[in-house]
Amino acid sequence: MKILSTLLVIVFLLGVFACEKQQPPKNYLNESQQEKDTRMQWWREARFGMFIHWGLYAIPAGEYNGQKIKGIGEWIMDRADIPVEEYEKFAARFNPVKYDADEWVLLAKNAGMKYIVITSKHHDGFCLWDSKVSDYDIMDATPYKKDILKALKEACDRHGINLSFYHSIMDWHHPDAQAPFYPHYNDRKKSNPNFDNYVRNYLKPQLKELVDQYGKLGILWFDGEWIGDWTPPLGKDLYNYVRNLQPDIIINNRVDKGRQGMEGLTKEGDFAGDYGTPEQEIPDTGLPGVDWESCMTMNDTWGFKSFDDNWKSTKTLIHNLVDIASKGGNYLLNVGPTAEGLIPEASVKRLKEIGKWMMENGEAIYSTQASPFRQPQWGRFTQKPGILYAFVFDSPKKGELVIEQIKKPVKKVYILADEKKNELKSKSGQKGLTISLPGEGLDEHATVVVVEYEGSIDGLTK
Ligand code: FHN
Repeated sequence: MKILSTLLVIVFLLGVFACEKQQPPKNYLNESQQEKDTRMQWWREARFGMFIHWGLYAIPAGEYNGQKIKGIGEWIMDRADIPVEEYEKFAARFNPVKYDADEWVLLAKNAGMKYIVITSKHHDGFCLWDSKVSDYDIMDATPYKKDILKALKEACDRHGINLSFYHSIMDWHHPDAQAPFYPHYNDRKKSNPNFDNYVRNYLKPQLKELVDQYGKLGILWFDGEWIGDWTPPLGKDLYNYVRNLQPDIIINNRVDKGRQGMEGLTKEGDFAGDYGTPEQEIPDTGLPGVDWESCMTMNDTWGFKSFDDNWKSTKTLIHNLVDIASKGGNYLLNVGPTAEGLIPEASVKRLKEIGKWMMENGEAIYSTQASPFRQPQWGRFTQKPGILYAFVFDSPKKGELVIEQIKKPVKKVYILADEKKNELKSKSGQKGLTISLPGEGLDEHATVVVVEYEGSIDGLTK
């Protein structure tokens, strides 16, 4: 009798399992705003992430056959017109013995970054993980033979950082994606008659490997969607495909065809993607109700170039972060590691300086909302309920800072970096809130003045 009842339970459970497995894929494009808000919350609060462009292109590092290429280093295969069989030879030289995933993750964490987006596969088609559908990967084609992404995911889990993958739809290596039908690697008009095979039997299986094998991911950051073979239906299908694999994952707007060039925001119409992706630029104003992330380099290249020393100053990088947060966006700041696996010293130096500033001022960036006011000449604003953060880029003459929109008395004014929160003298009136700043101890990059108030911010402006 006992055996029979056990068998019945097993048959029942198998039936349940079989039904679940046959569930039709869910259409996440109809997701409610509330479901999206819940899914996006960590990302909206994070405000700041690290972009990592790393791959075979770090070996030539911007130079091929004695010629220094113009433009971005990860495009050397295209810019130097390197034949696939020539470019593949870089794989045998890719041996990043100095790669230390914990070092990279702690550098990001200590800079105040909350997530990392790394290129699992860039346009050149080379895979930084052990793919079962390709030998053009770190495990089969290089002397290194270790799973870069696995090490990074484990380090991210150890240090509480959200790992995400950048994945290029455009693939200059796979014969059904590009060659031999494209005269040039980046041809937007040509079409490959076997492209459907690339999508079904390569692109999707690789994404399944990435989403299934590395635990909970933050974002699937698509790119290379501009090619003629990629269509809105394919984009919407891929969005749902990835969401069905990991329902809470966030997917950028480059999965579909709605991105408007480098401005990056999604044009009007029915396009998939959870947020806009301005590239190397920051929108002029905040965009209420729109999620967006500006991705930017520290010098002029995403992938490592040995001779690109046009580094932005730490002040510029911090001002970019503040400007973006004041408009309600995220800042995805790039590093391009060397072929040995080292993040360039100039990047490390800036990230450490940013981290020092974030230690004292991160409260005014994380989990804030966009400025309630037009940006002042002297800086920017962010806000939380009952708190206005004023970022002072340029110290005012005579040390008097005026927030012209605030006419009514406030509760308390102090400098965020002042552990004692010593109250600053302030006076409100029709001219605005005049705050007397101390003559010294202001931050060389940006001083954050905290204005605490009762009621609503609008109530202070009349
Ligand atoms: O072509 C890529 C480029 O190499 C880089 O990855 C940037 C970063 O977002 N995206 C594309 C250019 O828009």
